[in-house]
Amino acid sequence: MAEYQNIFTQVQVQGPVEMGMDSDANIAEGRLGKGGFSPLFGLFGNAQLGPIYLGTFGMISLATGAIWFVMVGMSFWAQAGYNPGVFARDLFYFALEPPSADYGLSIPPMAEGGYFLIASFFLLISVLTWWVRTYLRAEALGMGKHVAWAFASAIWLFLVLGLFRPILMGSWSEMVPYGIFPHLDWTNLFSITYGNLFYNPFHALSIVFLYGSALLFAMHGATILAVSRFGGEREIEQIIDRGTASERAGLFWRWTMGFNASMEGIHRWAWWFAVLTTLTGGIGILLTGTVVDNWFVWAQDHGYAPLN
Ligand code: 07D
Ligand code: 07D
Repeated sequence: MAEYQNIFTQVQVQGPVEMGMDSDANIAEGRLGKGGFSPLFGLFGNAQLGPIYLGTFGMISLATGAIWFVMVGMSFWAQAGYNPGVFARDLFYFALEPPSADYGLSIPPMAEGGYFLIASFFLLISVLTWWVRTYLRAEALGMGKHVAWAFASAIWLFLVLGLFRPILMGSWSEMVPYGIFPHLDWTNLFSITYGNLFYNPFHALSIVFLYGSALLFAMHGATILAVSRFGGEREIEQIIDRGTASERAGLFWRWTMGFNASMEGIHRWAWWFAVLTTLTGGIGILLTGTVVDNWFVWAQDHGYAPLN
């Protein structure tokens, strides 16, 4: 089976529905559904779908996330004058905007940003309870909490953008609007307002890690696929045998560029690059308008932007 491997071939596994371990952790409990198979999903990952664990935090997260989504959608629907054609045509242009600067950190009337703040509250609860879920599910499986801490780094940037920085600036008007193109307009305006974000060294660091993440992901994905013909996924043999897939994979990079990551180390590289993208990014945004008003002038002061 599956002797011939190239960029396009893959092995799809399907058997009886797999329920997972049921030992001391008793993790088979509390899951919904019987599970089934989808050959289509099998093309992209594991063919088995479900059962799924919902739990209290999962329920809260889905419910509050849905409330945020419907509140934004209802606002767009009203902006479309309840006309389905206009709604579909202008969907990417509608915006639910934060309050104006006049209100500072007070709660404005519903039509002037109060509705936006209530929707934001639900989004906040949704994201935070999903984080708790990643933590608790990992704990139930006896895993490390690496996923939760990586997600926490993304949430750090999210909180800087929508909570910490607006509070430091003394105004909810600093929050990001909900809308497809409007949130891009906000991003563009933010850069212009503070003198070009390219001169913010933390934005540069964030880009380094973002680009680095893509490069590492391509290298790692390609390397493992390239040794799947030698059983690159059979991890036990990789540790004890000579000439295994991962040894060849390591040699490939040592021959190509003189250095190779280890089977464990490559995942640390990947984790840190991804985590540092939003960690450094959040620092850069938090400093903007609070500590530094104009990044171009700041760069001139620090000797790396031209003086005229
Ligand atoms: C592929 C995992 C799946 C997630 C997806 C996103 C929603 C929003 C919209 C109710 C990689 C689901 C989207 C739930 C529903 C409404 C109105 C993740 C994957 C598919 N952005 N941004 C997008 C968010 C910020 C920027 C797309 C969120 C900052 C630029 C999508 C946040 C700044 C570009 C989106 C957020 C910024 C985008 C695709 C929160 C600076 C694009 C995202 C909560 C960082 C791209 C039209 C994607 C685009 C894009 C969502 C924040 C800049 C709508 C939820 C304020 C320059 N952003 N964004 O695939 O096509 O992510 O925009 O912080 O070019 Mg954004
Ligand atoms: C937003 C983390 C929060 C998301 C969470 C997810 C849901 C949906 C639903 C799954 C993305 C919640 C999810 C609610 C669930 C479903 C269905 C991560 C987020 C918790 N920039 N820029 C960055 C580049 C310029 C600007 C980072 C490049 C211009 C601003 C990144 C260029 C101007 C901000 C980056 C470029 C500008 C950024 C984002 C080039 C605009 C930010 C990293 C080549 C004209 C953000 C310090 C990330 C940041 C950011 C890249 C240009 C503005 C590295 C490559 C000069 C205002 N920019 N940028 O992972 O951190 O975001 O800046 O020109 O806030 Mg930039």
